[in-house]
Amino acid sequence: MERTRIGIVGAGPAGLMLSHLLARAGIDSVVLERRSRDWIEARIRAGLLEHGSVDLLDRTGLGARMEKLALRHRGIEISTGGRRRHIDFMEATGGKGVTVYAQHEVVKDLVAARLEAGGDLRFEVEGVRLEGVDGPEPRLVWPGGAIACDFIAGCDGYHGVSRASIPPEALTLFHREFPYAWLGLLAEAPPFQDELVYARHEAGFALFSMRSPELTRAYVQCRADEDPDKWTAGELWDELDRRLAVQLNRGPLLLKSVTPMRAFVAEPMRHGRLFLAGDSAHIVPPTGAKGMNLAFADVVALSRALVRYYREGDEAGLDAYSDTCLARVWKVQRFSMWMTRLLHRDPAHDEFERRLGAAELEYLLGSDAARRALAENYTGLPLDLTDV
Ligand code: RFL
Ligand code: PHB
Repeated sequence: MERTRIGIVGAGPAGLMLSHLLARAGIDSVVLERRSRDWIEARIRAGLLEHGSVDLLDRTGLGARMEKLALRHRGIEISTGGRRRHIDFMEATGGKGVTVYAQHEVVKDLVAARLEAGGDLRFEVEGVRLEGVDGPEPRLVWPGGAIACDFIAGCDGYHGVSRASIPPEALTLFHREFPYAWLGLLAEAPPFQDELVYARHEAGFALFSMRSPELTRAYVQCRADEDPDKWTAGELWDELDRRLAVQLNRGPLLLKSVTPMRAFVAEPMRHGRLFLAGDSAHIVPPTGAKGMNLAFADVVALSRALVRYYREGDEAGLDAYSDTCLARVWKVQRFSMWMTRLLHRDPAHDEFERRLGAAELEYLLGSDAARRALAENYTGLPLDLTDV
């Protein structure tokens, strides 16, 4: 049977970054990915990087394309009552702004770096199963092969097999459902301005974002069971303009889809020799733009713990992994839930709740302290990269 030290399931941001960090420390791994390379490099997902994620990419030799292609903003705008107000994160945090760099570009950079370094990434591997994670020699097994590992990292997202291989009685799952979702578009239209605009509107949330100087990305709050085909492109652009109180540049749609809203945490993030990282362990609602950033924070902690284990024979980092990650996960979950509730219209709310929500937003827009708290969380809680 083949052998590796760390078997990684999933080549998303979590799995790829983990194998990159381990390789830099001389620890070999094999990444098994269900989809093709083309598929993972084209999948449109996240757009925003926290300050710590930008540093991580820079420090580990992945910053070259990002430095060229990323868009950097001072802050964001919030639209309410037909007026847009600017929040300057640079000023509020003493120099941390907003970086727009698409997740699929990060994935391309990671795949290229791993392949150039001779990394073992295997695409289109269907039917992976995890065996023996309770024992000393866990294995990844699939119809075409098997690999014995020291440890397995489950980086296969919310719908993956890793979390599902843990006995249900060994996990506690925390869920929140939302009575709404996002209808999103990606369009060949130059962003109408540099900064993102978030709207709280009586018809519901809206967000103007972008992927590049040629591509606009935008979302409106819709019903959880919304059929995207019921919306013509014209209706969607009109609704965005109305809620955001702007006039977006319009262009051909490349994508129109519904993004479900979910909040989810699995505890603990370790079972025997299996470690969960990224979306396989937790999902935050997308409003705070945190999911990929949280996946990076997990694998920084996991690679640090593994390096300590291999260099010093010390398992303390591995034993602390779940608690270390969950401390950050719950803070980020709190922020993402807060931002979601602040900006969305909850159909179950009465006028009392709505007035409270409007007052909270007015307080935020008028208070230096509240704006600083938003800026600190949005640009990213501190990420320790000293030994990376
Ligand atoms: P991923 O990216 O889901 O990758 C998991 C990989 O595992 C593979 N896989 C398997 N491979 C082998 N065997 C199996 N059985 C497998 N099952 C699955 C999958 O094919 C896939 O390649 O998880 P990862 O690495 O944890 O990364 C998480 C991020 O993708 C996610 O949190 C973000 O996209 C969330 N998110 C955002 N995060 C940010 O940090 N900033 C943002 O601006 C941001 N915006 C967003 C978002 C997510 C969104 N959607 C679509 C949910 C905006 C949206 C609309
Ligand atoms: C995005 O560009 O997809 C995006 C930006 C900001 C968010 C969420 C998503 O808060």
